[in-house]
Amino acid sequence: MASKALNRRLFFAGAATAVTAAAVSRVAMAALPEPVIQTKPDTMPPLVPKTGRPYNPVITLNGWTLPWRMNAGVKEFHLVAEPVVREMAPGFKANMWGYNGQSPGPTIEVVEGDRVRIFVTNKLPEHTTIHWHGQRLPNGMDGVGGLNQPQIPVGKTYVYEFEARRPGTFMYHPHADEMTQMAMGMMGFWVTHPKTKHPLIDEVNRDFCFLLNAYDIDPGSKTPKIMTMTDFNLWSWNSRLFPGIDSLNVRLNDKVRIRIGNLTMTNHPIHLHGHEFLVTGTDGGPTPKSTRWHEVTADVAVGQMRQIEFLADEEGDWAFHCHKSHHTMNAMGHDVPTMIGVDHRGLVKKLQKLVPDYMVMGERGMADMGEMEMQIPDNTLPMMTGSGPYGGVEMGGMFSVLKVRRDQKPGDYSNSGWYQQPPGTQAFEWTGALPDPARFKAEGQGSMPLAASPTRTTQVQVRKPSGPMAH
Ligand SMILES: [Cu+2]
Repeated sequence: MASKALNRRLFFAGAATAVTAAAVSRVAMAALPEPVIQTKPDTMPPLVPKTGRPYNPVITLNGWTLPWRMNAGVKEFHLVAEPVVREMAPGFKANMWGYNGQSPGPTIEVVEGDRVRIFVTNKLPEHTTIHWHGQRLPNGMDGVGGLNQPQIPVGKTYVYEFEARRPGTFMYHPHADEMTQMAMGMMGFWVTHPKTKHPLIDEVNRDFCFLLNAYDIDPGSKTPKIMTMTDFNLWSWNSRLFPGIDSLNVRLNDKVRIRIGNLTMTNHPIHLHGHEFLVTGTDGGPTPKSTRWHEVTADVAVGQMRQIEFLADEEGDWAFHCHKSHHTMNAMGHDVPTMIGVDHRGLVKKLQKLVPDYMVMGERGMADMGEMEMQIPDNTLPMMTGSGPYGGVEMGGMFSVLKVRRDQKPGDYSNSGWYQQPPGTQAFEWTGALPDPARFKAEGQGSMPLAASPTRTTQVQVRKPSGPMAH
């Protein structure tokens, strides 16, 4: 008897719970789409649309696309602004602010003409807004806190709604305490696909996108410094650093588009090896065909977006990187005196009396740094690292690889490993005799005669490297 009564009581308790849960979720679901959270920093497969007009979805490098809910013909998204922990590279995590579990936030993909409703829930410790960079929309939806709308207070949810009027490449970011919120990683990508065949927008086989961002995180620490204006030490793509940035894996003869947005405080000349590309679009829309010419480097200025397109018709592992050499370095590439050609012998001992732990860096260049067994603080990425099939790649930061493969299947975005060089197609060591250098005959008779070389004096200035990584 006792057990029967207990069972009945449990049954009623269960029923009551079920009813309550159903009522809550029905109300919640009718009003607000459940936020989707991403816990991994990996490149997620393209999100093929199940509702609405079809399109060829993009691949977000080390990112993902936010699923939506179709509600009476409106595409509904739910962004949650919140503190996140972003793995910037294996072994290095940073405390950031972002959206739905990651920095940057998820990519939003819609189709020209779509009505879009975005719920933005603020779980940050301060107010925020979202500005939809590059969009045509009603002024009150533009997201500049104080100017177009009140700030979204902590704990509140605001709704943005507009029609995606023109196709193209866009981004989103806060327009509230921008210096802090963007330095902390709040940003995301937005792609509006054309609804019909567009004369200036080609169909492509692969469509990649990522944001350029930069952080200042002291070696050994985890939180970006928000006051930094120019001297950032981590240059990232989608808050990832080489060797943590995934490669762009394509099939031989694929037509490839790469969309890039810059939310750092300096320009980035993005350079692709082995192919020539056209700049086919900006955040202002597709570029007229008459303005397109072939390049191998496209400068992406601050607050700009560029989309580049090319035919991937050369097999191999092709470097793809920012051409500013300091941007393909991780922390510690800064505040180090140049010591190339300086003979340190004897000097080091003297210096170590003044500066204990003084270490010689770069006597023959900095290449040794790639492999040097140097003690670095926990949660710090070496300055230049990453190994390839032939040794250290000696890169960091804004660097990745375009992998063009004959046997990559259509729709397969997986990494096929290192390229096997066909025999006879790789640089090799010359082992024959080296002839004496021939002197150029016209020496001293040209337009710039060489001055008689005076006795050269070399001034060596020694200074103690500053910061916590002083050697
Ligand atoms: Cu750069």
